Amino acid sequence: MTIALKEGYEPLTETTAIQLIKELGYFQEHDQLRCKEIGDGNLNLVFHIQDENDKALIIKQALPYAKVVGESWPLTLHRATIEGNYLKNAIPLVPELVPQVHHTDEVKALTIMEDLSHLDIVRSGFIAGKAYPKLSQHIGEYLAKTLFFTSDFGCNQQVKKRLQQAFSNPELCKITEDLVFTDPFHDSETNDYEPELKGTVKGLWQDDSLKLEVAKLKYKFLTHGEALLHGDLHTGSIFANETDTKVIDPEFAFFGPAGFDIGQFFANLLFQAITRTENNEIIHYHLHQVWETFEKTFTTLWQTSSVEAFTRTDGYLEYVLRDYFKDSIGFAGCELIRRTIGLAHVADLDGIEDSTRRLASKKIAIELGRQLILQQSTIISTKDLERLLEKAKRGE
Ligand code: SR1
Ligand code: MG
Repeated sequence: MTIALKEGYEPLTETTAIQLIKELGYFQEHDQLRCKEIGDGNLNLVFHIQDENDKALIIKQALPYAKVVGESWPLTLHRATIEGNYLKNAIPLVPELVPQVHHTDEVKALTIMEDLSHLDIVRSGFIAGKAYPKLSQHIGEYLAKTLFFTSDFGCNQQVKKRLQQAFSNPELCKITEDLVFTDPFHDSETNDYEPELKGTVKGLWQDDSLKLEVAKLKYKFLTHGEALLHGDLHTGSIFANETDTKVIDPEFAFFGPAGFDIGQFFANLLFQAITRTENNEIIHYHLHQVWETFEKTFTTLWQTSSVEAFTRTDGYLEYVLRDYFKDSIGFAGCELIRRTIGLAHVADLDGIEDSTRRLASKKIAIELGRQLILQQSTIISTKDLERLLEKAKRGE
């Protein structure tokens, strides 16, 4: 299938990326620049451009198709605008936790931003055994601030409705609706699992009580515009080192259920909790700490920065937090399953070379995902979540 490109759009190459960045005045014409395409995600081109003094910038450009599948899967370039606008909205809320944006171009579908190559992609660092001691505190704060200030509790409710229009993101939402919710629970062509998992996977497809709970979660994703979500908050969307954390890649942003972002982060910690052979404690620490920080920060904002009269009503905050937590557990369950048997996998699992250990880990991820979806209502703390994780690891 050929993709009709808009006038003014051309996928960059390492050469044209250098030309562009000079034309825009970020470097001088005579500067000797090195440029490397470093994108290893599913969808975009990412160019790292550096001069001889190590001044560096990133150009991220959307491709008109999903890179992970190829040109047969056309994809809107508008996602670059969504990403740029999300970052611009987030910068005043969490300035230390997102990259600086220097320039956006809707037609060329690109964002020029701060270079983050002094940091690691958290997924890769985690797989290599790193700890990122500040990660969960930072992400807890990120979640609380970005979700609170774009919700009806922290954002003028008419402004929020206008923002919702600006962040309408149907094509990217459709990807999540299909790949996270629908496809893994049906015999869909997009699924991708090892033949040894066939029996386990079929068990999911035949489990009507599980499918009913997934249907409810998908319905919530489709209908509950609670806050502006990042929409794809996995550990591949986060850069970090010992002291700093930066969240990137918000091209899936839209107004959805707050628990979705929290749940995706939980699930991607759980992949580590399942697969790590040592220093597991830090992952358990992150699981507790992210929710603790989220709850504490969200509570403070509720008490100090609310725009909603009912936030002074006893019991309302507890109701909202309980609802977010319950949703996050269900969404985490879906993420665990889809990253194991759906189209887009994670290196935490696929990177395990020993096939016995890899398959055992995948079975744990699927079973834990199933339990989280079925038991959303009874898991009321991260301690409960931890207990369920341990049970799934013991094969109970
Ligand atoms: C076709 S895109 C596959 C996945 O990659 C993105 O990062 C999202 O997680 C999406 O579901
Ligand atoms: Mg991404």
